[in-house]
Amino acid sequence: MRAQVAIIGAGPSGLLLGQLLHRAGIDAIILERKSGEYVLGRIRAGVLEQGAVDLLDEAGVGKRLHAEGLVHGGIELCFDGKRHRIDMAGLTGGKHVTVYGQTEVTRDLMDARAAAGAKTVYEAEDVSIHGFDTTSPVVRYRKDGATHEIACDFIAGCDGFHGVCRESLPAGAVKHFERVYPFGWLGILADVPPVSHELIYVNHPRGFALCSMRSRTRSRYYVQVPLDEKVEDWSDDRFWDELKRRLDTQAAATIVTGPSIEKSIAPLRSFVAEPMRFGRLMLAGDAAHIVPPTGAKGLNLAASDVRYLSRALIDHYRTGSMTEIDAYSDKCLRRVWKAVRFSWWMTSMMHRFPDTGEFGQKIQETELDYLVGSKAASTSLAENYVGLPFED
Ligand code: RFL
Ligand code: PHB
Repeated sequence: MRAQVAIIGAGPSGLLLGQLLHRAGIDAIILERKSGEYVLGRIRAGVLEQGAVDLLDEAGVGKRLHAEGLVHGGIELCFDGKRHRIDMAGLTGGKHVTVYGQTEVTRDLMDARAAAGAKTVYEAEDVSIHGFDTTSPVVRYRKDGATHEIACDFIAGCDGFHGVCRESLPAGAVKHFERVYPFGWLGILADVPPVSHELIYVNHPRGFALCSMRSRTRSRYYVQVPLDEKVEDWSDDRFWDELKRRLDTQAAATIVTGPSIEKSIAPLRSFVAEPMRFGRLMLAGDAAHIVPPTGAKGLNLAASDVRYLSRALIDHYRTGSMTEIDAYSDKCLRRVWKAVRFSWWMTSMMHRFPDTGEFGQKIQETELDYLVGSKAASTSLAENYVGLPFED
């Protein structure tokens, strides 16, 4: 088999790249380790920056997102038992974010790919990549007991944090930067109306909490838990009780509870691999970097990598030049590190760490108080939350 670009991974990065390349007439094949249903079953991100929405429009998959997505111009920060609104739109000259689940983004991209007749191999086993330091890379995989080979010009490593692409780089070719946080997020999804029409990020002595949503009838809530917690130990009742204890009195009194339709624990980590390109292998999305979800940046960063990568590949196939591909890693990393910093800062300010103590709690509350009282500080949060500009 031959393709111009072999994409490893059918998460949002791989599918979005595939769609943008397809529309530019570049032929790409996607290899995914799991089944399509499994990929759609993963409940993850919910908040899209305008840049990600624009890119989905460019990929021709924005219709349902515009019809069903919820446009938010602000968020609320809750600390010391009181809520304070950050007017993101007012502070950024009218910018906003769109609440639309990653599952829906993935579904829209899968549908568009199927309609275009572009090839995705699901349940591809033992994917391995070869010769990416030459001009003729090869990808091998197994499917239904047979071994297959794809000859290609480029490999896009869109295979997430636990993928094979980053792991295939020669030792010494890549440097890792990492921080692992001493807690996780226990999240539930429930078909109940959201407690508020905007997201509430809560700093509480018992730990962080987040009230988010997927629609006007479906809510997504999280509470900070120790890393050794087991999801089986959290009945729905225990979750709702803990969440209510961390909310302000009004939210705790009005929140609608109900049976969960998904419940899981996610660890929190900051991670960056540098560089993001090695020869003809380019990493994108979680394969190259992870951020803790507190800043709602993971999926958005994946989209911004794909924006730069799709433009670089399209430029290469139009002009034969490698200039944009050579610039890919540095361009991505400048934006990546800004989001890594923002996500680390939000995480540090909102969570209870083992050494936070009463002094640390007071400092966090004072930082939050300063933040909501200072236009300069609120603007800094707002411009990062809605998404920093792209370089081109
Ligand atoms: P993904 O989604 O992990 O997809 C990678 C795909 O590659 C496949 N794969 C392989 N395929 C073939 N061969 C192999 N050897 C393979 N190894 C892996 C995998 O099966 C998978 O299908 O990475 P991608 O596409 O880069 O997308 C990244 C996003 O999924 C991620 O950054 C976000 O979900 C992060 N995130 C959030 N991001 C936001 O922008 N806003 C948010 O509000 C937000 N909330 C969140 C989040 C992540 C969370 N968790 C669970 C970590 C909330 C949570 C709780
Ligand atoms: C979500 O809705 O899953 C979500 C929203 C905002 C975040 C993280 C997760 O910061």
